[in-house]
Amino acid sequence: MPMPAAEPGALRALLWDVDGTLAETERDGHRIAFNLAFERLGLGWRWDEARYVELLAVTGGRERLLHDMAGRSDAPALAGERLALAAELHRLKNGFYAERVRAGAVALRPGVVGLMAQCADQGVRMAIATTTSRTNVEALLRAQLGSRWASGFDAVVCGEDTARKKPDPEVYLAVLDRLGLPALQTLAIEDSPGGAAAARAAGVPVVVTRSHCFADAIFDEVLAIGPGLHRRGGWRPVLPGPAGDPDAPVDLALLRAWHALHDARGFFPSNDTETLPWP
Ligand code: XBP
Ligand code: MG
Repeated sequence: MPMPAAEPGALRALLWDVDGTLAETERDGHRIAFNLAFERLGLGWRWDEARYVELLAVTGGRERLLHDMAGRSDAPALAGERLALAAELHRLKNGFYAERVRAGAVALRPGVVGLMAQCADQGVRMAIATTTSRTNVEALLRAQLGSRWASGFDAVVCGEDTARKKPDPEVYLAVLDRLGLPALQTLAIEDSPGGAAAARAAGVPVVVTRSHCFADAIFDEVLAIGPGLHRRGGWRPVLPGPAGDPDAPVDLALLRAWHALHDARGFFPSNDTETLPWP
């Protein structure tokens, strides 16, 4: 029997970013693991939090290492040697990251599991769209959701699967292709300006759950932005109607309502959320 045609903008799939969105992986995992890798190779390099936040403008761990080395007088002079060192540091970093994740040092952010359960109950498909390595995604989701975690996702596109990392839209275009859905029937959840830009460039509407490292970042053209999925208090825009409990988590009904803003307006807001009702 043919499937009934979906409404043009109905929300059919939630596209999850990983780092910063599913968990505070940069704060609790990657940065610490990079420093352990430097130490393991006897390098005096350390990335403190402020430097790491700057470096997050470069997506991809290996790319981040190469960018940092380009500004260091004590990095290898030859490009080939730098590439080899970055590859070795990245391999070590991912090993330390996996150890931390397995030890439970990196937890899913509050509100994530509840929203995933609602997607499963209500037939909203899920996918992963990330620039991180597949081993990191697997380590995190196996530790947090169990060995059958992958059965909950119809597409998992990682750093190795694309030629260009976020903010390039390639990862989102690949996810849409695998899901067989138009961009406007999906919604991305992101935490970084680069991630949000990648989704937008693929035509995917975005909501932003602010993370530790991008707490003050400026975002453009996102449907909604707030402090985390664990509570609806602090999210913008506030939609018309009863305010509801600010301590209740962001649920699928609220995401659908934000998603519908695109249909209602026919365009993405560009830092103009003040034109919507504010509290
Ligand atoms: C995340 C990243 C990643 C991680 C580390 O961006 O930029 O590079 O820092 O991952 P996003 P790897 O959340 O937008 O996907 O070291 O495995 O590259
Ligand atoms: Mg992210």
